Amino acid sequence: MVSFEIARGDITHFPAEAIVNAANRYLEHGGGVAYAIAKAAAGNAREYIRISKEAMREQLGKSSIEHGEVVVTPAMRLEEYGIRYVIHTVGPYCGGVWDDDKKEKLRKAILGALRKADELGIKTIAFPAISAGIYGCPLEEVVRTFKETVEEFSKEAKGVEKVYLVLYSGRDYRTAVETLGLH
Ligand code: AR6
Repeated sequence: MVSFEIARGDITHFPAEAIVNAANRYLEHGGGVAYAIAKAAAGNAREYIRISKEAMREQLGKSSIEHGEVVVTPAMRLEEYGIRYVIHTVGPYCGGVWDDDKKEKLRKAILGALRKADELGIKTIAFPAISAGIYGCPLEEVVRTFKETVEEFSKEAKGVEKVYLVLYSGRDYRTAVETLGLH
């Protein structure tokens, strides 16, 4: 059984073996959590973008990713928090609009990262609220999709035991807790 927990904090310091990046298709890491991870990992975002693009070419043989495809990069400076890998995945762009297509794209993005975590043989993985920032998807729907997708993954999981959804702001954390009826 895989457990799913809501946490509050900065994912760049979150003690999970893998953290997930809410990336764009080109792994440009220009803003939001992507920029924060890139800067914290390599000391300079430009360098981590270079490393990410090179990893994408090596792992997938191309220079952009689709929903469900993921790229893994080393945690570099984040190893000091126990983080070993960064898994890059791309969620849907919503611009405030939510529908079944967005949900399916987000499900694929989450599932791709979870399956990669299993492949890497790790037990704990932390996600940011993919697509709920610059990509403008409603946080409540993102949180519900996370819960459902982790439940789905639970049936096939081999080694992953704990999945965290890490919310950056207190407001987002409270919204997530309320959405799942956790108190
Ligand atoms: N720790 C945890 N969560 C964070 C952190 C952090 N340090 N910083 C921000 N968040 P976003 P998206 C939250 O915009 O919507 C980038 O430019 C934030 O509050 O980072 O998937 C990429 O390169 C929000 O709830 O990702 C793409 O171009 C959540 O992380 C694009 O943004 C996701 O917000 C992706 O947009």
